[in-house]
Amino acid sequence: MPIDPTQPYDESNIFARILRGEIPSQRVYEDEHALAFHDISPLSPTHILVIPKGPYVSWDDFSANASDREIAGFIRAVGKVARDQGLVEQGYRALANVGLNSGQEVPHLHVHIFGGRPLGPMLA
Ligand code: IU
Repeated sequence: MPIDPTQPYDESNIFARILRGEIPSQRVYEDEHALAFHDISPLSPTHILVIPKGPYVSWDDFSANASDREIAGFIRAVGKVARDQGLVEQGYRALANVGLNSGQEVPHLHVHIFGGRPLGPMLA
């Protein structure tokens, strides 16, 4: 079920629980601002999710309400993860679903990093 992007942040969402270490994940990177882990149902040879540590429902919430420091730290982390995974030379896609029309399922901002094969045209 896609989430309602206008809902308040739900501390019990699955990515909040991953951040708190209550649920295991295959972590590939962590710093002050972000955690990155392998998507449980990968859609490409490399499919990693990068999430901010703060309680933001979506890209909309994050871009409107996070501090400049959080935003800069998170964006740097997304780029670093892709670089560390060796994706830059072949190219990759970074994507965030936001709300109902996108089918966003987890109400904690996550940027998907897809890579490892030709990704084809954008479908939207
Ligand atoms: P979406 O942008 O909200 O549609 O993406 C949610 C992603 O979270 C999706 O690719 C799931 O496979 C992934 N995921 C996960 O990695 N671990 C989980 O426990 C759950 C979803 I639930």
